[in-house]
Amino acid sequence: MLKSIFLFKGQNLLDLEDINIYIYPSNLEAFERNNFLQTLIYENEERKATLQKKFRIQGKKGYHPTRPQNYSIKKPIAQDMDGLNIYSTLIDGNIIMGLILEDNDNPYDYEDAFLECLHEHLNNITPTSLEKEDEIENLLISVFIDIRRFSDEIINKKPQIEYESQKILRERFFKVFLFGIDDSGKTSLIRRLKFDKFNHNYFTPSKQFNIEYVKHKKGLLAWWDMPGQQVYREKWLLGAQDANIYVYLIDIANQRRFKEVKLEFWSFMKKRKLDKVPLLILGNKLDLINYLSGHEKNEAQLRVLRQEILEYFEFKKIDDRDWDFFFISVKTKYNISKISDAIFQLIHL
Ligand SMILES: Nc1nc2c(ncn2[C@@H]2O[C@H](COP(=O)(O)OP(=O)(O)OP(=O)(O)O)[C@@H](O)[C@H]2O)c(=O)[nH]1
Ligand SMILES: [Mg+2]
Repeated sequence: MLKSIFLFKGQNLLDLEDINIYIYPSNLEAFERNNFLQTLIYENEERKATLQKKFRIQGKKGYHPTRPQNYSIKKPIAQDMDGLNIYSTLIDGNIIMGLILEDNDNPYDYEDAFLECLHEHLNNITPTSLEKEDEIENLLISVFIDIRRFSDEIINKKPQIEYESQKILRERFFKVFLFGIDDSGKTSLIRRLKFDKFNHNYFTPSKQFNIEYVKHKKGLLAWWDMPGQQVYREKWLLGAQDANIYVYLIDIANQRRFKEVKLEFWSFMKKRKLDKVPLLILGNKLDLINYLSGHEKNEAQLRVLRQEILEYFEFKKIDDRDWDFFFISVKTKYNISKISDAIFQLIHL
């Protein structure tokens, strides 16, 4: 499985002091910078020669390199660096971009996916100069998402799925894009679905997205749990690509944040207009609504609450896709078992 992704950039990659390093996820313990660079750059003769040649040309008087139309992306090289399984490629002679893979991964399994994905993001989608930090960051997270999906869904899941006697599971993966502002309970929901566990005040806010697989008789749901804090929300659109369904989670007990929840919802929906991806909206933390706590469920009050929520958030205005709404409590498990069925119903399976 892909652990992280890095990008090194410098005018002259042979000058180790001049290189900027970017890593995603960024919380990875920084490796010993110079050793790492030495390995990446000097340990492969061909790469070293390419860089030396480029440097010699650049050194000539009056030479002003202009970037060619397309980025040139070299065949990646596999290296072992103090136990790190690295697979990296040289781009345009001044960028090295690499994958840090799990020890037992075979880097060559990633060759096609890595190259295709880089061409896609660098040469096919909107051209990027990679001059600004946010362009680099966006490239890293986009490539990370693509490769991570490839490693999760194609490489790692293959053996496990082949054991399944049901043919259906071998063929059917569905990407569930789970989003919602911070503290709504997304990571808790995944934990409940996957391990049937719940911890109160246990989770720290997520900083990266996380993928978990949950089996269902109709197929395997790949839940993409996005971080919900403000700074991460602009990445939602990237994570939403190729989703089979969107699941929007709301903390219905925290009315102080309803305005923000509504704003984020509609801002996302406007950007995904016409994509027809179905939507499931879940009102979480029902256990915290005072008059509904306890054992007996008050159906009439629940109906009123439902009506209020639909009106406040203007969900009835959703007319470009199939959608559904219901209450859940990750804590008490209320309606948790309904979720997968509702998803398969919405994606018409
Ligand atoms: N009472 C109650 N608390 C819940 C429920 N679901 C989640 N929580 C709590 O809500 C808090 C936030 O949960 P998380 O799962 O971390 O929220 P998140 O949406 O993943 O947050 P970010 O990762 O920051 O976007 C935690 O303290 C959970 O224990 C619920 O159904 N009832
Ligand atoms: Mg989370």
